[in-house]
Amino acid sequence: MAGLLNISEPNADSHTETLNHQNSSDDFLASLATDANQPTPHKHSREEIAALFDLPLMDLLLQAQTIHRANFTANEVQISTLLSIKTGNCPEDCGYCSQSGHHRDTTKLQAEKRIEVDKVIAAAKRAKNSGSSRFCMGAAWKHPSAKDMPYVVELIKEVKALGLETCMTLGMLDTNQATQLADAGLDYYNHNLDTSRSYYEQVVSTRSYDERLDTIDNVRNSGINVCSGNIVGMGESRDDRIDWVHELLKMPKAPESIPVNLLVPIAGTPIGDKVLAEGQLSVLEWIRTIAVSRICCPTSYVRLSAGRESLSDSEQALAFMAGANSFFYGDKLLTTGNSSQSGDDRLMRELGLTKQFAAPRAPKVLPVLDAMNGHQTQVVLAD
Ligand code: SAM
Ligand code: DTB
Ligand code: SF4
Repeated sequence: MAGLLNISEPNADSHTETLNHQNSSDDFLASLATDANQPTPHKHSREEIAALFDLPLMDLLLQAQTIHRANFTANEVQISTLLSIKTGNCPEDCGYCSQSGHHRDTTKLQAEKRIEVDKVIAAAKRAKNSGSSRFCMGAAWKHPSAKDMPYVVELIKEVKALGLETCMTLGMLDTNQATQLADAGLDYYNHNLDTSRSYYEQVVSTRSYDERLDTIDNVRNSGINVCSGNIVGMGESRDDRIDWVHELLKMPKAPESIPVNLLVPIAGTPIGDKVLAEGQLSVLEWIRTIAVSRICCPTSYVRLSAGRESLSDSEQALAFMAGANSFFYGDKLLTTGNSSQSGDDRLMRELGLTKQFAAPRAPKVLPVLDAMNGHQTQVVLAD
């Protein structure tokens, strides 16, 4: 019986049941049936989140994958491409970030001015042709200035006109700016909490945790989908990872998209240097964080974000097993490398994953001479 989900018998205590009878797959599957029928997913308590983190890994993966299948099409992944539209010299002091002006003497990152609109559009076209469904544009700003707003509004409109979903991450937004981006048609705004409230002060001093929550509220209230995630492996404890998941559940609605970044330790940044000297966190803890995010936020997209380049095929496969269903495509993230597109295509084939809502590829067109009338004509090649 264990392979079948009965979605007709709601059980009000479903999640308590799940935690108390971790080894009973029948109870667990029955509890999922309840979730599928509930209009709002169960909000896990901090204790329940901690208990999920403590599960034997295979039990955690089974729960996460089963919940994933109850809410999404199995083996389908959403793919986004990133572009940095303004790089470096950021006034914020995020301790992990290559782009902070506070670390520029040690990271030696080459700062760049805003990229021209036509160059951004050319990159978006390439992303669409490669099969990405969403184009994410990031800027190293504290917040967009008044003179930046017409530029970002134009980018949103032009990228949307290509038939791509749009995402931006530009720092803090006030209500007026969020409304302007929403009116331009922005689909997603990325603004991460990055970690727990208590570990946050070890990471950033120039932007408060509450300011981050305010921006996320402004985005949500404007009608734009919220993309908000974390970084795993900055020296935080498991308690911090539990608290971060709990923060997501304290929001009026869990973010529609949750990027779970694995720290890319960048030499010359305070956190990168510390991790490079002391050693990195086990990848399995990042996989646990993905699985717990999937279970606690069953209808959100959970995204494999930074850090994939350093992972083996098997580690990435485990991350998909843990319920991740989205990732960044393309050879570059913002300033660091990403897994190669050809490598990702091969991995997707080997794992049997397909792209969700893949933007239709531009047809390949060959100019040919019509032998009957001597006129130039075109042949559209099938993929
Ligand atoms: N400047 C904007 C902001 O911080 O809101 C957007 C860009 S910022 C680079 C987006 C996110 O990328 C950060 O919040 C952080 O979670 C992630 N990130 C940045 N550097 C990273 C690194 N070295 N390793 C992992 N994730 C990183
Ligand atoms: C997110 O959470 N991760 C992406 C996206 N949102 C903008 C950025 C990852 C950046 C990794 C470091 C870099 O390339 O500079
Ligand atoms: Fe600036 Fe964003 Fe980097 Fe922080 S993470 S330094 S806000 S670019």
